[in-house]
Parts: sequence; structure tokens; C-alpha cells
Amino acid sequence: MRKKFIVTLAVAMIWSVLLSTSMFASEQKEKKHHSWEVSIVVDLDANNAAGMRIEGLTGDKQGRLYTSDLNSRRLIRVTPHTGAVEVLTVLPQSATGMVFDKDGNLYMASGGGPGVDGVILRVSEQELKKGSFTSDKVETFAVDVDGANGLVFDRDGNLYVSGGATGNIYVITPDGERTVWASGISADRPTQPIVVNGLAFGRDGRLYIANTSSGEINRVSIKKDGTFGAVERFAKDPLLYGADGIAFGPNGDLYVAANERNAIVKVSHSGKVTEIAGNNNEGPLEFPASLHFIGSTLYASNFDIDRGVNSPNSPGIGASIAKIEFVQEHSNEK
Ligand SMILES: [Ca+2]
Ligand SMILES: [Ca+2]
Ligand SMILES: [Ca+2]
Repeated sequence: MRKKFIVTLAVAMIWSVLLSTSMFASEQKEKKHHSWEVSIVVDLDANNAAGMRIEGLTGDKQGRLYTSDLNSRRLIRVTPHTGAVEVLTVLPQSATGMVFDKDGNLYMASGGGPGVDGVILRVSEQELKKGSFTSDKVETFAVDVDGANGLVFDRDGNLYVSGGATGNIYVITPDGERTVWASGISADRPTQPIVVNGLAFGRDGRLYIANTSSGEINRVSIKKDGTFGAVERFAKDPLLYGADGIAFGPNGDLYVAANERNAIVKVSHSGKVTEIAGNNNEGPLEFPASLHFIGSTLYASNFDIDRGVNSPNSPGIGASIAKIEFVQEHSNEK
């Protein structure tokens, strides 16, 4: 059963209030509504409303989505327009963030933990073509990346890896050479120690970094020699508490999965923060963790853990892929 949820922003209304002398006339003229519609593409755990945990989300050139269940370690592929779900393999370690390189090979972050090394897993395009494959076809691309969570490639094929609560950003060259940049980014809230999470490159060439703890997006320039410039704050707002996966939309706005708020938040070029969708623990957003655009359609992985607005996580649809679409409605009332 698909659930639909509509969020309406009536920006024009706010301006009309400011124009007090022509308030009524202005309202009537500017009946333009921008709506975001959220629906569920696929329920990955049809029998349960909680329990299965998916964090990562990415897509291939054929428009198929990939995620993974942290408990069973299954690597899952979803075809959004048919709702088809394939289990490709069982990963040797549970994985979070995911990304493809330009050649169609898939990389997955596995942050490790006590006694388990953080690694980057890799599956070749050839294996992915087969549909399903054995766990021994999953390679270890890089080691010693504790806390590994968000992943993004730059134009030269270097892989950037966020290190979660470590505050580190790791950079891995195409040859597998690894360097560590200590971001110096700190946690505002002791209950949430994750300070470097979702990563994305902007049109300005800068690396954008989500700070889950402080509800903040920072950005940093990468110099020609590969070293990092100074960290600059792009946006900070309580709406961004739980900032996890981030993705730039077609027009250059940044979209943020505010996981513990069960919300999707937009940050404009100028740093203006707006919530575009949000709901209680009944969904359709249930601890949204990662974001991925296919064209102008935004997809989110519902991690559905018991935290923040999503607590308790017992109601709702549970582990699933949500679709967030922009709907523009015009009504020329006179
Ligand atoms: Ca994440
Ligand atoms: Ca379910
Ligand atoms: Ca739930």
C-alpha cells in the first residue's frame, strides 16, 4: 500500500504579508504552490514495520538503485519503475555509504568497530552484470578507514570517505593510496558524536560535508596538490539536526536527509535552509539516511532506527526506498 504525503510551501504568501497595503490583492494574484510529494517505491521487509536497517543508497547508469541491509549484509538492487528487488550477494562486512566510479564499479563503506577494521569494499561492473554472485567476488579496495560512512568520487577518480565520529576524511587515489585529513570538525551534541557523514561535490568544486551532530553543512576547497583548504560553514540550523546523506539537485540546491527528524531539508545556493518534507514515526520518511537523484527525482533510504522523531520505530513501513518528487501546481484564481 502506497502512502502519500504532501508538503506545501506557500512562499508567495509570506511576501504578501510584508506588502501590507496590497495584502489581499497580492494573495489572490500569487496562487502558485510548490509541493513535494513523498511515496514509497518499495518495502524491503514486507512482513515488518521495523527491524531491518538500510543506510546506503546509490544508482547505476541504467537507473537502478543499490542498498544493503546492515544485519543480514545482503546487497540489494531495486528497479524503481517496476519495484523489482534482487539480492545480489551477502557482503563480507556490513556496509553503509555507496558510490559508483565512472566505469560502473561499486564501492561500499564499512566503518568497522571494536576489533573490526574499517574498510572499503568493491564489486566490479562485470560481477554486477551477472545479477548475483558469491561473497568472494567482493574485494577489499582499501583498509584502515575507521568510521567509514559517506563516499564520493572527485573528477580525477579519487575516492573521498567520511569517517563518522572520527572527524577524519580519508582520500584514496585510484591506485589505492590512502591519506587522512583531520577535519577538526567537532560535535555540538554529546548524544550524537557523528561529525562527518554525507559527502558531495558542489558545482563550485568544493567538497560539502554533513555534520550530523551540530546540524551543519561545512564545505572545503581542495587545492591542486590535493591538500585541503580551510573549513567554511555553509549552513547551520536546527532543521539540519541529524544531517546524514546529502545530494545536489539538478539546479544546484543541496538536499539533506535529516535522519533523526524524519525530514528532507533543502539548502539553497545562498545557504537558506527549508524543510521540504517531514513526518512523524509513521512514515513515509522513517529515519531517511542516504539520498540519490535520478534526473529530478530524489530517492531516500529509510534506515528506520529507533531515534529522534522516528522513536519508537515500531509503526510505519520500515526499511524501504522513498521517492520525493517536486510537483508544481498553478491555479490562476481571480
Ligand atoms: Ca551516512
Ligand atoms: Ca515493511
Ligand atoms: Ca518503522
